[in-house]
Amino acid sequence: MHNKRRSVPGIRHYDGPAGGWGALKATAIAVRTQMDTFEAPATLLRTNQPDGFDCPGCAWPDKEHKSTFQFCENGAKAVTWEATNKRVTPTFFSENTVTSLLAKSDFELEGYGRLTHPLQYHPQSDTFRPIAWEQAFARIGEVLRTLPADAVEFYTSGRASNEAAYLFQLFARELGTNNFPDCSNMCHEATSVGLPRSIGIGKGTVSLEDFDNTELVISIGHNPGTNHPRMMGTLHELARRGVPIIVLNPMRERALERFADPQSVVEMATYGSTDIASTYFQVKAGGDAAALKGIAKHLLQFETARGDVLDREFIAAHTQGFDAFAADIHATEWDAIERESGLSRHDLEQVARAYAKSNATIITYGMGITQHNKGTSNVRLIADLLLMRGNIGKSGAGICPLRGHSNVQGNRTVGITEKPSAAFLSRLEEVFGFVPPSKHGHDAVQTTQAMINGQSKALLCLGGNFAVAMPEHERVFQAMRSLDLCVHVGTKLNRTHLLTGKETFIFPCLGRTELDMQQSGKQSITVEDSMSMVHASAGKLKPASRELLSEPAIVAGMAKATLTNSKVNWLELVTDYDLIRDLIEKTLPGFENYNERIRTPGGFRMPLPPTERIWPTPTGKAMFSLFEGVDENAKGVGDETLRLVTLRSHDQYNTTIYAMDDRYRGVFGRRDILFMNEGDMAQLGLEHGDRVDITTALPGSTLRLDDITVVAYSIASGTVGAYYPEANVLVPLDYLDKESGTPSYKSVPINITLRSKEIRAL
Ligand SMILES: Nc1nc2c(c(=O)[nH]1)N[C@H]1C(S)=C(S)[C@@H](COP(=O)(O)OP(=O)(O)OC[C@H]3O[C@@H](n4cnc5c(=O)[nH]c(N)nc54)[C@H](O)[C@@H]3O)O[C@H]1N2
Ligand SMILES: Nc1nc2c(c(=O)[nH]1)N[C@H]1C(S)=C(S)[C@@H](COP(=O)(O)OP(=O)(O)OC[C@H]3O[C@@H](n4cnc5c(=O)[nH]c(N)nc54)[C@H](O)[C@@H]3O)O[C@H]1N2
Ligand SMILES: [Mo]
Repeated sequence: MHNKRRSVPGIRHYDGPAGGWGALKATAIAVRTQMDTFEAPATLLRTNQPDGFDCPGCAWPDKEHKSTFQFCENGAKAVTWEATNKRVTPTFFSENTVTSLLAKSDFELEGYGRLTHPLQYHPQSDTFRPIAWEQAFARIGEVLRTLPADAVEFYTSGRASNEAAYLFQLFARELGTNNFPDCSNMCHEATSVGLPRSIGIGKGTVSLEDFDNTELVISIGHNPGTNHPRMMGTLHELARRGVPIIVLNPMRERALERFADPQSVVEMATYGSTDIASTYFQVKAGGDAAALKGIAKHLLQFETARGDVLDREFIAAHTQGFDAFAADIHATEWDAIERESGLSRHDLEQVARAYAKSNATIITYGMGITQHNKGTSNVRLIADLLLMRGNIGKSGAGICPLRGHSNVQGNRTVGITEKPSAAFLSRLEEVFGFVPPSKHGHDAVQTTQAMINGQSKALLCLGGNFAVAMPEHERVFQAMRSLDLCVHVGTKLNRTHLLTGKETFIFPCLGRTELDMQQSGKQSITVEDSMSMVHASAGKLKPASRELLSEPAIVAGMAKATLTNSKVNWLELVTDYDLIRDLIEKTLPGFENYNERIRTPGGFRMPLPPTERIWPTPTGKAMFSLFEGVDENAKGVGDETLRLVTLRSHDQYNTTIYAMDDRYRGVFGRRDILFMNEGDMAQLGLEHGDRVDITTALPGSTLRLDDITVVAYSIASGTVGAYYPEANVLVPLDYLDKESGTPSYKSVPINITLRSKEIRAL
């Protein structure tokens, strides 16, 4: 299609479909480069089997807990990444100083392989050296006992099991703090804050069976072909049944396009009307609220004309706030809606018609909704739209946030939250006999700010790559280096580990795929997926090194060495994880007969009252919200600039870069690019392949990213895209959703300047 365009190294048009042969080929390469081919097929087949381990790739559930790898190239990458033969040993660390390692790319750092020994940083030689576990724990205890509890931060990345996460929160709370920065604060916090206000619980309401019974799916701001590959099986099945799938996304995503077939799908959904361009609506970044309000406005107009579009009975019996919501929608002008969403009134009418016709609708959403200044309000608008037609608590309908890490939802359930409920704290006190702190702790951004201003002195990370995942790297990196103590539990080396404080430890742990042997025998851990199913996961592979400890064992070791006179028998809990689960059952609702129920294949579902139309809100009703205006910024901020969205390539898992390609978007061997709309390029006098510098266009900001290559792409006008984590340097730390603290990674106003003509000539 781009015949006249100059060719740009690494940029090619990708014509193939998502999945299929391309995915099989990529899976084979992942296996070959990382694993013994001998072991690989057996390992992959054990992923998400009833007696196997939970895929560390994503949080999409499996039907009867049996996955096929038909679409799951990226699940295979996640498994082989962990089960690699490569090792990063003490010899490696003695030969490479931290300074020299910091000069490596994130891709290279993780590429060295699995960590094998507990390590301590030695400033004199600028290297990490092995240390005995007990000695490391003892030293950590000594340091922590000198610090006020509120100066210690407990970070979790959502890979940790329910058991590890529960022990981690118990450690922190017995120490005396609710400082729980976690990956969820950068991810679905807007869901965790918004949904309880709307429906009384911060979780999605649908199950896989609902997808079997749905009549319409509206997919907003997520890219399942890459990030939730197992969901592609579900979408494929829907498309086969002729269920319409409507997409709101600024970028054309290959895997979604395939199902958004204008001929077969929309006609059925829209009373056979034929004048529709597509079911794929390229909303502007940050324009979802305007679009959702536009859809709601059409619905209200249909209701006036026909009287059968709203579920009046449901609204009267189950909700509050409808009149104020409707009045605001009526008052919102079409001009504003069209300007902000980048979609026409007519486009939005197509969506509204399909929605009005469907008897059971599911709305799915991801980071395109949450990582915005008004992320929480965006989430609530989605709930509003569903409530208008009674689409919550009904078969085939509901709200479906696509969670990130494979157990991020479970971490929350078992107590990883900086704002614990009074009920949970009092249960902890009853069960353990210590008084947990009630003062709210820090979330991820607040943690960083406390580190910057010197208030926080220690950071304990249960997994993840905190500093690289956060916005504004420069400040976060510097803050890490000012700490007294950094402790990292991880499987592979990453940049955060290398940002050493006064004392720094790296602890290698078992991964999901590995056999976890404790005193009572083989252990299983448990996880909760995006649809609130809790099930067991047991690794089978030989651990990457004899020195590895499990995450529960590491947490218990640190806690035991830190808390003198602890009320918890830490070491006993590690001998048999059933004992940890018994404590979870005692402290938290929904875990009745925990140990028994995880022994049935597929596990059990956590309680979700809204699925029975019970609303645990203060009023006992589902609550409509008010989204003031249509903009996500204050007037005048970033109005005239482009909006940058930072996103994942097909070959990465968050900060883990598996390879340098982004096949479905036609990018090969590089990540230093900016996806841009051709009209916007023409307006700015830019050509495909031009090299530009990017600056953040917010008052007072000096953030910049230099030498990025512009690539023409099918993306909404006004929106540009670049890869996470490289582009995090452009996101200001305080540019966030004030209600949830989620950084606005998907709507940074930026300016672009062309580098010199000489450079262009190269
Ligand atoms: N292979 C793989 N799997 C993963 C991950 C991974 O990195 N790799 N990460 C895991 C984690 S932690 C998470 S949170 C999930 C993330 O999964 P996603 O939610 O799919 O995350 P992103 O890649 O950030 O993609 C966001 C999508 O939103 C669109 N978008 C951006 N801005 C907007 C907007 O303003 N409005 C709308 N409507 N759309 C927008 C982008 O074009 C893109 O298609 O995936 C999980 N699974
Ligand atoms: N610009 C921008 N920034 C973003 C985002 C974005 O879309 N744009 N997305 C945000 C989101 S949604 C998220 S969730 C965060 C992710 O933030 P994090 O969860 O902190 O980051 P990850 O890259 O998933 O962490 C990778 C590291 O986890 C460790 N690891 C892997 N498996 C295990 C395990 O089994 N146990 C332990 N202990 N460690 C393990 C490895 O050492 C690896 O280096 O990033 C956020 N940052
Ligand atoms: Mo995430």
